[in-house]
Amino acid sequence: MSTPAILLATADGVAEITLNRPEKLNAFTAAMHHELAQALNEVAADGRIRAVLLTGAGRAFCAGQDLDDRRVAPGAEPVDLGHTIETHYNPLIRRLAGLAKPVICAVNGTAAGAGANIALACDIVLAAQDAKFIQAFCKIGLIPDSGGTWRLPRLIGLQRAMGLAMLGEAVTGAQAEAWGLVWKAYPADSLMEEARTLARHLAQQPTGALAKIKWALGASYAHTLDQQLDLERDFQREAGRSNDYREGVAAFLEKRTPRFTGT
Ligand code: T3D
Repeated sequence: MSTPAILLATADGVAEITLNRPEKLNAFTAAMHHELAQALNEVAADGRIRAVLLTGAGRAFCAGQDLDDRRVAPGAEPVDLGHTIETHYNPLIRRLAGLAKPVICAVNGTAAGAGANIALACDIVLAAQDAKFIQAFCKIGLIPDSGGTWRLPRLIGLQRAMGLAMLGEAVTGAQAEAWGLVWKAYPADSLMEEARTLARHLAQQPTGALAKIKWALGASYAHTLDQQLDLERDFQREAGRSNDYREGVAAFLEKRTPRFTGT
């Protein structure tokens, strides 16, 4: 039996998903995309899972597309990359954005090409201080995908985005934190402990409200202030009907810690 390219482990309301092709720096094949999609479907369907932690096995987070699958024999037609983006990468980025649970990424090492932008598509990104984010696309004649051209200028401004995308230079986890590309960077040996602690914390929080927060902040980029105020009104109306809101207010008034159920 072949080694799974994706590992899924659940405990304490957290699903830990590990990209597991360490000998290839966890580069994506079509089979790996299928396994990841299946894992995310399981996570989405399981109400007991209230936070997701994505990381990579070995010394890298992910080196993007497996380029061994992109060899073109002389005279042969190249692979239609628009098709593979439409089939694999875009659905993955949409899945992460749409998931009604917080997704943490622990960038344990190099995140290159689509691997960098998949990491940045997660809701809270932690990184090892010596991890490397590399928009490697320009080095092989491609453009940043997996949402990179959309997310980078929003996170770090146009000039830094342009520099990273056109030069393909590495940014360390420590630099990424200073630039606001990631939430926090930790020494490599404490990254996973910090990430798991954060994931367990989020799994105890009002899951429905966290989902609305990620959707509202995501929607803000395309909205006017008026549109966003309307969205906040609608989301707050729904949040106000949740058991977690009822519990949060009761716990505050009773001066105790809330016991959120994610309902
Ligand atoms: O194609 C489509 O569907 C469109 C979508 C595209 C999305 C993309 O992600 S395009 C960008 C693809 N990724 C890259 O261009 C990155 C390629 N890799 C690198 O530049 C370097 O490997 C790294 C900077 C990531 C790491 O460098 P380093 O020196 O730490 O490690 P290494 O020695 O280069 O790599 C270790 C092994 O992993 C090596 O194999 P070997 O020699 O030990 O057998 C290397 O070939 C392999 N590897 C690394 N990245 C990939 C890979 N093998 C296949 N595909 C890779 N992307």
